[in-house]
Amino acid sequence: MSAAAAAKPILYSYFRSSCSWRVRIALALKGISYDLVPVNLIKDGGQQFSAEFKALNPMQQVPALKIDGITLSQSLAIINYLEEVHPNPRLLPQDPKKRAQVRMIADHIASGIQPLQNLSVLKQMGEKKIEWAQNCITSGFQALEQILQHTAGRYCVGDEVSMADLCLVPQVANAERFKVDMGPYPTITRINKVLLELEAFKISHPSRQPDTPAELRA
Ligand SMILES: N[C@@H](CCC(=O)N[C@@H](CS)C(=O)NCC(=O)O)C(=O)O
Repeated sequence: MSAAAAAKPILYSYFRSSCSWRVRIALALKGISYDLVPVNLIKDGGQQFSAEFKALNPMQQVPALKIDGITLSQSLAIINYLEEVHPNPRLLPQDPKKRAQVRMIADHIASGIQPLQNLSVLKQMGEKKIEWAQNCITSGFQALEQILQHTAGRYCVGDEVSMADLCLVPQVANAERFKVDMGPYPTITRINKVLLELEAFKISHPSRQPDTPAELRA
């Protein structure tokens, strides 16, 4: 094994970042130990804008993962790499139709909801930022609730935890932070609750990170 492959992965993460949380869940589920380097998205105008971090991820967003001699950004690309290199437990079902549904739901959240309510967008919304975030999440969740009524078992797609679930739980946390009324989304709420009972989701939770401020610590 080369030195790069033997080194512990390093995750650049922010406790509250939903995209970082997706990756933390994947690492926890797959039992991959890693070092965490906090990147505070607020402090000093945002540490993601430092020259040092920009060299790691020119997009100036978390997460980024140094692993096996390469540096990856984009949470779903990272999770897909982990899936290929550490296939157990699998996060994509074997059945092609279920696999497609998992990807559909992951993309629905990762492309259709989260980017619209990301920090950089909200900064431009000024006083309207809460209302904007609520609207983006609400329209995304209205559609997702309908989709899940066809795909869900215990989790988003059937009864196996999948990449879709890794996207769902952090997005629900964002919804709660922006005080979205979750009443109209019973399926999303039920699945989120069941997932939050799993150890991998608990230890990766924003309230239990090295950079979680004392007042938000569980
Ligand atoms: N598509 C990217 C999105 C990454 C992203 O939006 N990260 C947010 C935190 S969840 C961020 O770093 N925002 C910093 C900013 O907007 O300045 C992914 O899935 O990793």
